[in-house]
Amino acid sequence: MSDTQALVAEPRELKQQLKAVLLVHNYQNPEVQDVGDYLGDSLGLSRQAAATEAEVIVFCGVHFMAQTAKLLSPDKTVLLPDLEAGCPMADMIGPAELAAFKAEHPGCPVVAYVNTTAEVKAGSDICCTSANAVEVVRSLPDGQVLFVPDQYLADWVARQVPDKQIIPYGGFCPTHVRINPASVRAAREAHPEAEVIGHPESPPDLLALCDAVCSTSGMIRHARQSAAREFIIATECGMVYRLQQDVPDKVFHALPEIVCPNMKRTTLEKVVAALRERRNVIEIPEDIATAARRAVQRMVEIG
Ligand code: CIZ
Ligand code: SF4
Repeated sequence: MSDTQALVAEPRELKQQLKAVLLVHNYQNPEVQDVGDYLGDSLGLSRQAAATEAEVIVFCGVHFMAQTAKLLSPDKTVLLPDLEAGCPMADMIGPAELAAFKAEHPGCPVVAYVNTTAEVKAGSDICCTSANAVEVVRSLPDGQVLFVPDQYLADWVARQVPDKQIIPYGGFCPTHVRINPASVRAAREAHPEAEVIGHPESPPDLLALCDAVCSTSGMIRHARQSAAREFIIATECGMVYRLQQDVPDKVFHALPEIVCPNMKRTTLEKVVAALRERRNVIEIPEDIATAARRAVQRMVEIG
């Protein structure tokens, strides 16, 4: 057996021994996607985490996602193969900054993008993901809404929900703001038949160049339903591999260098090590977990 074959076989055996399940985010390295039991976005994977019979969940993604899975599955052991796999956007707001933001706008409901720490979720009224942000904001009473931390997702939602006055926090995703509009134009010239699909974490000037703007789960649905045969994917490059696997009869083009270094920290070696040693267990202090779970559960109830 080659080293690679051994590395692919080992997680399967260890998973059975430990009654473990591998949840893999759409932005992960292809070789990690290939060994996943479930693939998806943070919300879909957290739902899988809550539904699974497995005792151990290996979450191949970044820290806030593993925390969200733990919130929805408090009795299961959740492992993150690399504890350094964080999200710079989630780290742009902590509990003190959230408290100050709320104090500036007393009485406003707070929507926390799922890309936040459990502490920030605990101080928020409801969570959202990019797949359900519009529905979540619509579900709130008309008037002012604080939205943390992603200013660009906030802006994209605000354009679709004009009866709410969204007050954004100033956070952003370093990967999605780096996408160069010139590279989108160049890709269009190279592939004139292709539709461009963007992600709402990108700034409005980039989204203005896109034919569709979707969450990663929305991209899969859009690619299946669209009459187009070819697509240019303006999000993290792992998504291109995901689309190629899920929609094999269509063609997907990546833009150069859209890589989230944190998503790419997970390797097969680290997955095997986490399983073998049951290491990198995600724990959330009970008082924080109780309050954070409330915000996540309110989102889940919206659908
Ligand atoms: O919610 C997720 O999984 C993220 C970070 C992106 C998306 O659009 O799916
Ligand atoms: Fe965070 Fe952006 Fe990476 Fe997603 S792609 S984990 S938002 S840094």
